[in-house]
Amino acid sequence: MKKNMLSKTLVMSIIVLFVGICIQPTFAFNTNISLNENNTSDNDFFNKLIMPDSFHDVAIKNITSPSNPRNGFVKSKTFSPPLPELYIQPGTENIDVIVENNGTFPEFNLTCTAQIWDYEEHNGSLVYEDIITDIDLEEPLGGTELLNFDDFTFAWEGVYRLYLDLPLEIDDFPENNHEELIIGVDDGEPYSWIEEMDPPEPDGENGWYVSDIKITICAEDPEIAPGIPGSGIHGEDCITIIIDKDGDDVPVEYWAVDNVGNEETHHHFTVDMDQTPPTIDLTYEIVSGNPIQGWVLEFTATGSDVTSGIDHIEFYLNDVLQDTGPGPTYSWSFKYHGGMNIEIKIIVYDKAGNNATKIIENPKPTSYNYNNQNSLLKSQFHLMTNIKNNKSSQRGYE
Ligand SMILES: [Ca+2]
Ligand SMILES: [Ca+2]
Ligand SMILES: [Ca+2]
Ligand SMILES: [Ca+2]
Repeated sequence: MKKNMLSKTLVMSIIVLFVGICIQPTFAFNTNISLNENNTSDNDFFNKLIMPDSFHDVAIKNITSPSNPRNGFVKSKTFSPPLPELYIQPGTENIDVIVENNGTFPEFNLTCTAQIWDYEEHNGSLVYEDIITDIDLEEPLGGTELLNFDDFTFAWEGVYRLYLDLPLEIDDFPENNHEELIIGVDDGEPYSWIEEMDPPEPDGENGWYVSDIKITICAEDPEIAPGIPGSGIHGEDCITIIIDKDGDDVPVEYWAVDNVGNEETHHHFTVDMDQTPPTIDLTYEIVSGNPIQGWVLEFTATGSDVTSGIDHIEFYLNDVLQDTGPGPTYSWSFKYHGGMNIEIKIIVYDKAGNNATKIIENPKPTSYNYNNQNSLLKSQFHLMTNIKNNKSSQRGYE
């Protein structure tokens, strides 16, 4: 209906512009309009077009309520019952309509009828009718009037047809004197689910994730009647979220909302995520020994981890595992005779499986207070001195 009205308005504009210049019987300005001489109604129409200065035309301009800013009108009337052009939740709605005088005369004492038909039953049944009389559209060429019909309570989910009629016997364009709006009343909650989780299972130890989790959540809205879709998911049908924050029991909550505002019960779950390696605090000292039997070096590693906590600590000598102990603090000692290159490696693991490594090449125990820690000779000398003085609180540096 609207389309027809539009094309006619357009057609009239063209005629007004070009009348007197090139009116020909074969003037093909619109394939919908035939200038067949045997068709009297089309000839009438043509006559009206070339005399646009005086014609009668009132119209249903717009249905302003019910409306829903979340879902626009989608014209699709090829199905029976027609697919809804507008979705709302159950409830009471204003029935508001703007009527318009497109013609060149004032029009008085018009009557407009609003009806609502329920499609639940076969062929529908009339569930509402309200009539407004004495409508004056005094202003020609675009004057409008807002009609407030009685409210109607859409109590049940289903498909309804709002039909409006503004008859005018002398109307030159009666096609636009009625309008209909197919309304879907959606009372059903949508539902959502986790379509994909990557990684699908915790990829760390002890149920911890050690990398970002990509979660794809999809949602669907059930039909409101057989073959009639619901109002649909508000926004995307599927979304992807990334969880990349460390935490124990990181809460994840998701839910779907449809285009009329029905909201499903929220889904909750938690994930344990730890992507951060622990830190190592390392000290070493000479605990006993002498130059002949060698020195006993004791390494003490303390791991710290804010999320999953320390699991265990490993000590390596020249890449060979020597000892494993629980966290957060564990000590390992060995006898050092000097004169050989050694590498001490400490690996601290958190409970998620992240680890941190510290390597000490040729440990050079020295006094904590000693100023020149870069000097191997002086450090060793100092070490000997301290041992001789029977001090046992030597501390190394990393
Ligand atoms: Ca009309
Ligand atoms: Ca729904
Ligand atoms: Ca947990
Ligand atoms: Ca950690």
